[in-house]
Amino acid sequence: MRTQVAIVGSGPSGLLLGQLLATIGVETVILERSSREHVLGRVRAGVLEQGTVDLLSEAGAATRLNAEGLQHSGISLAFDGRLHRIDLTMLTGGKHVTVYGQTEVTHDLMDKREAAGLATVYEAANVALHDFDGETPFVTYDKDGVSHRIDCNFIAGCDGYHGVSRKSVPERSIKTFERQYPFGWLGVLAEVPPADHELVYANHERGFALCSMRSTHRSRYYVQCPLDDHVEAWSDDRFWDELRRRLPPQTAAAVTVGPSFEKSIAPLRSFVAEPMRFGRLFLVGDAAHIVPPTGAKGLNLAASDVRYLFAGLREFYRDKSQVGLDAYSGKALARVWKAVRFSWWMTMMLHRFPETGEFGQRIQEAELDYLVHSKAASTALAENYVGLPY
Ligand code: RFL
Ligand code: PHB
Repeated sequence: MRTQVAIVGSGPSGLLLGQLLATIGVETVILERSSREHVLGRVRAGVLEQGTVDLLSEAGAATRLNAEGLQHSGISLAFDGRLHRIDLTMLTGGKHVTVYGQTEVTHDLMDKREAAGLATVYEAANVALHDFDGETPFVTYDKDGVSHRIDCNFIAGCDGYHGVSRKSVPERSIKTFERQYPFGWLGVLAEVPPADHELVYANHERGFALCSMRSTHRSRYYVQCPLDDHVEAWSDDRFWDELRRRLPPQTAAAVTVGPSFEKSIAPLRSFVAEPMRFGRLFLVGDAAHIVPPTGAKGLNLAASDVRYLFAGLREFYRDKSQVGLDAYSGKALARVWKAVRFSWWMTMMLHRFPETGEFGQRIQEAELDYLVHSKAASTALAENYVGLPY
């Protein structure tokens, strides 16, 4: 089989790239290790920058997002027993973020791809990348016990942190940077109205907590937990009690409790691989970088990589120019590192770090107090949160 761009992974980056390429008539095949249901069962990000929304519109996949997404013009930081609102819209000259789940983004992109009759192979086993440092790359995989080969012009490695693409690059050609944080996030999804109409990020001596949502009737909550913790140790009652203890009294009182229908623990890590291009292989999204979720940047960074790569591929196919593709890694990494810094800073400011003790806690309180009383500091948070320019 032949295609123009072989895409490994049908997460948001692979699907979005495939849909954008379809708008300019470039053929793609997506190879996905898991089943469609498994991909759609993962609960992940929830906050979209305007640039991500615009790109989904360009891909023709924003109809439901425009109808159902919630526009938020602020967030609150909770510390010292009360809420301190950061007015994102006022501080950024009119910008906002959109709350719409990654599961829904993925669903919309999959529906669009299927409606257009574009090829996705789910449950593709043993995907392997070949000859991407030469002129004629190809990808092999097994499906139902039969081996297949796809010849292509380019390979887009959109297969996440644990995927095969980054691991296919010889170690001497890649440099990685990593920081692991000494805690995780326990997340819960429940069919109850959110405690606040906007997101609340709480710094508390018992640990960080976040009140988020998927809609006006579905809430997403997180609490910081030890890395070796297990979901089985967290009954719903224990979760709701712990969450409310970490929130200011009036927010805690507004939490509606109910049965959770998803509960999971995610470790927090910062990770970057450089460069993001190896000959005819391009790494995109989580395959190249991971950020802790505190800044809500993971999915948005995946989208900005796609934007740069799409621009490069469009130049290649339309104008027969390699200039955009040559610029991909440098441009993407410049934006990635700024989001890595922002996510690291939000994480350091809002979580309880066992090793820093009471001194660390006081420093965080001083930083938060400065942040909410200084227009310059609030503006810096706001412009990063709504998304830096491309
Ligand atoms: P994805 O979504 O991980 O998709 C990669 C896809 O590749 C497939 N795959 C393979 N396919 C074929 N062959 C192989 N060998 C393969 N190996 C893997 C996988 O099955 C999968 O379908 O990467 P992508 O598209 O780059 O998208 C990135 C985002 O998913 C990610 O940045 C965010 O979800 C990060 N993230 C969060 N971001 C936020 O902004 N807010 C959050 O609250 C948030 N929570 C999370 C998260 C990531 C998590 N992960 C990765 C464990 C919570 C979790 C648990
Ligand atoms: C979420 O709704 O899952 C969410 C929102 C904001 C974050 C992280 C996660 O910073």
